Amino acid sequence: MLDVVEALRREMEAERIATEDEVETFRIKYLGQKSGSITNLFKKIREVAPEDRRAFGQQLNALKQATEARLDESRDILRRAAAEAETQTIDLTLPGRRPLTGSVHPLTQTRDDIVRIFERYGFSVADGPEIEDDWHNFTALNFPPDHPARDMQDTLFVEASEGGEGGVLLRTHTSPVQIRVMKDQAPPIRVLAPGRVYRNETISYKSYCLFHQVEGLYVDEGVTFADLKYLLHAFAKAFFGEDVRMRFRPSFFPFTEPSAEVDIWWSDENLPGGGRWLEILGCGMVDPNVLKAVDIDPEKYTGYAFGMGVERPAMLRYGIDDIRVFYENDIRFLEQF
Ligand code: 2NM
Repeated sequence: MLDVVEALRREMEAERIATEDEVETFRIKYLGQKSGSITNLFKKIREVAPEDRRAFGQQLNALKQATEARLDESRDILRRAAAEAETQTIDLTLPGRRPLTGSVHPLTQTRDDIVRIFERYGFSVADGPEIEDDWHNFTALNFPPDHPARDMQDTLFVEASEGGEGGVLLRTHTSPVQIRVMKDQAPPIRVLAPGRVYRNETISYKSYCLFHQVEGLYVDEGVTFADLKYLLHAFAKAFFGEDVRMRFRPSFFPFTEPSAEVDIWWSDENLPGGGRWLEILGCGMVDPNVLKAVDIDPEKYTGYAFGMGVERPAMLRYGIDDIRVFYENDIRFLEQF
């Protein structure tokens, strides 16, 4: 019987244990409750001759302990190997991952830059509703009842109206903000109205159904067109550079008289004349009819006003050739700013 124990020990010592499953197979094979080889030998102690029992029992106990030690050792080795594998997947020399941070939309950056320049000249920011009524958007601004801008063709209506006046609409410019300010406050008034405006445009690379404007208004005693020219030249120098070339062209708006459009010279050696004139804003002296509509006495006060889009200067500044990308919120576009 001692030979049997000795043979079993050699077999046990020769086992290869390389996985968790093999640990368990090993345990069941030798120490399993029902028919582990060592367990079975313990059951046979009574068949051993009484004089040999003691030696047999000692041998068997020693084998059982050696087997348990083998089990513990195997589990230990596997545990350490697993822990090592885990730490090795962490490469401490890798650079850290940059957290994803948002950025300021290019239209917002451009709008803020425009606003900051005018703030240096004493303008403060006003805002108002994007859903307006016909009176604030058109009538108070001296648009005649049959003006084409009031047409469904050009304006997005929330509620249409019978024959031209009285509808509810998406504002087509930010001028109604200035109308509200002039109704609420007495001169001197010096405000900027930056914001979204809406037009019923055919959508293409150069026009969209919504865009952004910054408009400005200054009303006081003795305000002149010369004041307006000085301010806008100062703006153009600050925004486009000290050596900017600009020109005023006579124009027409219902709400200003006289009115002008302002162009800047855009140098580009790829163009035939080395560049071209680009319209950047409209302006003029506030029409006396507009002042009357908001109960400001046009005999006492004069004012100038101007308005510019934000998209065009943003496209020039960042070299963007399609206005629609501003509104698609494609992360590959946005993360460049
Ligand atoms: C422009 C051009 C010229 C303008 C006029 C007014 C108001 F409310 F005072 F009458 N706000 N903005 C104005 C004048 C806007 O945009 C091209």
